[in-house]
Amino acid sequence: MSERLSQISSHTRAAVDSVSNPLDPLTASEIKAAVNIVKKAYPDKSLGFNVVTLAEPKKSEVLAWIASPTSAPLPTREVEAVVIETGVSGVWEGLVDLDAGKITSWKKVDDVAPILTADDLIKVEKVIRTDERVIEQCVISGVPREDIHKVYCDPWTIGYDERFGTSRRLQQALMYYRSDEDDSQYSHPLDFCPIYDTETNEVIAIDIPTIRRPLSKAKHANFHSKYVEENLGGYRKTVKPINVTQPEGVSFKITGREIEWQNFKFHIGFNYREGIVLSNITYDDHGDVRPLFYRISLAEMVVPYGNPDHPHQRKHAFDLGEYGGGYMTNSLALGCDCKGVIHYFDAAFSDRAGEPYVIKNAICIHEEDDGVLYKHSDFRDGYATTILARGVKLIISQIFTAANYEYMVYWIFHMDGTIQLEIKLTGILNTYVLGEGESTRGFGTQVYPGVNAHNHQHLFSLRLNPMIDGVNNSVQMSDAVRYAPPVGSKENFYGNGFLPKATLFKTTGEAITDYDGSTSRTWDMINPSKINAYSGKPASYKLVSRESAPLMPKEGSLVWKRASFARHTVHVTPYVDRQFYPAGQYVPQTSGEPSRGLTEWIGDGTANIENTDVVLWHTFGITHFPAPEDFPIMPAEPMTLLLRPRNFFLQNPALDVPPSYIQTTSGARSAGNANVSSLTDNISRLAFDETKTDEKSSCCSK
Ligand code: ABN
Ligand code: CU
Repeated sequence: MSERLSQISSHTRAAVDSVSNPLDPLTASEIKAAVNIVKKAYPDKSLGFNVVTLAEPKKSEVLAWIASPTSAPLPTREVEAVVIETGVSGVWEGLVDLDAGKITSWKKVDDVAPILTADDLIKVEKVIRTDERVIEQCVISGVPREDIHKVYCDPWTIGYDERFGTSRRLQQALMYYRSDEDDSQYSHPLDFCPIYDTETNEVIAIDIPTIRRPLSKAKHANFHSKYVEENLGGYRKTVKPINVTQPEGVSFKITGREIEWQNFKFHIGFNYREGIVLSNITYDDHGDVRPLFYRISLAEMVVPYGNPDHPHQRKHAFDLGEYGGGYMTNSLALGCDCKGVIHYFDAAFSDRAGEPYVIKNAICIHEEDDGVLYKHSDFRDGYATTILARGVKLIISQIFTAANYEYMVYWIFHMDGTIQLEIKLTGILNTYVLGEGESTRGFGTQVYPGVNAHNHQHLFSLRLNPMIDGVNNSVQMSDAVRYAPPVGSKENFYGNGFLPKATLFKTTGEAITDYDGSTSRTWDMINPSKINAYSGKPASYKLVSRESAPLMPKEGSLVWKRASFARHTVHVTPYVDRQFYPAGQYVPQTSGEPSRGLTEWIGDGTANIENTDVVLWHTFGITHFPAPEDFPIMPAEPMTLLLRPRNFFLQNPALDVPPSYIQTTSGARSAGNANVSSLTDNISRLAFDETKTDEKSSCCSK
């Protein structure tokens, strides 16, 4: 077991929570039990446990159990295991029935490379530091032989390199130098790239550029106290504390892994790959419990880099499919990652030896002030007639570290029925050395002397299995269009007419569509049988997503082939159990020939997706042209999308949220337009009112 893993597990290998829902992630003891069953069945094999995770039960079984948890059978507790046999390429794929205590399926899958785990990544640095050929390259780059312990690497999967194929599990070591162990290595990249065999633990090749770029002589850039002290005169002294007070606690209720909050109810799952998974999201519409989504999750992502020179074409990380958004998740710190009154869930995984370990505080659940929910004032009485309700939002979050980058994932529930996904990017840019006087040729930016941060994209795949008022749904695209009759015509004399145009998708082929900002394009997940009595339109949740960068690598490129989900903004497929990963089940070292996942499921594009159980796959993200402000550590950059109820309710569903300020016209008149409010909070105060200090206020920060 790696050092990191043993540190995590030594103080947390505790008693595990009991399972109360078929979608609950595996507990540490269930992982142990599954591993023991496999080990007992194959005592003579040397096995490494790459993945031991919940094999999610069939949707029909889960829905039957939800409908009548006391009488319907609890779906079988099944474990999916991906197992590496020492010295054998490919993987063993197993299913273990925990209830029966036996293996129900065990098959060899060849020509695939399993995910890279922390155990795989952590060992590379030690080996490259002792490899004579690597040391020689370090010395050529300008690192003195006695400084080899100051050489570091970020091991990435090789991506795909036609020279090596898929039979060996390979990593490319992106090389760096730290002058001091507390320094950030990213200001001192090295120009060569060793290739490492994960199973034989050896360097099998080194990619050496034809033009050498020696180690930069610039001082190390950093972001720690010492650097701030020495270079910026210390930390700014102008930040006053802001405390969050929730004197009556939280307004959510948690039972097992189910949460109830402001009419929403759902299950919070977590797995090695997608991280947070939200299932069975319902909304209690005044006693009518209405289903919204069966399951929503981040299913994949790709980060293609835009420098065409070898070997940078290999830099296109699938951080979920190649490393796992759950495996890389951080243990969150109270008051730092999230502030306020927090509830955490831990996450249990298996290490390569089959030993369970627990990441404490992997998921953070908390509420935040959500600003103004709605407001209106009447100008007739000088705005004395006013109503204003403030909102609260519920946030389910995780943060994972993908070597240099941090991805902060926030699933946000709003009081108006909106579900928002916000992802913030922070951490450190991936960097390469820029030779003295060398031009980036536009493929990157010099963000610090001698540091070239290559252009890249962050493209995510969101998997949405809607269940809007029932399982049978359709998807339609909505565009704002100008009314066709010309200016001066009888129907559109002034030419101002415009209206929404809905395009209903009947087949998977029709649903392959792209974002179009010029038509304010959105997509609706609708229940065609549930028509809103006022609008006459079907009940829907609308996908509003404006950060929708098109895949920059060209059609036919390696990334285009491997990341077929990223070719378009929206794909829709008929629901199939356990069809989760749009770039394929095994992503490392795929050539994209043929493309795995989504393109296989879409096939010839003729499958029906109308009024049936559907999955909408949405690609969103940004194109990142780095700038010096992103260095040496990036201020968090947000990107967001919304799932909004449209024609779902008969009126604003938040009308019953108590307003923070309310004054009716008759009330204002009888109070002589005095500033009257029933509900204004007494914690807020005037910033420069000397008569009220922190001590005197009712703020409970002490
Ligand atoms: N961004 C690529 C990556 C992620 C995790 C670990 C190593 C490399
Ligand atoms: Cu970026």
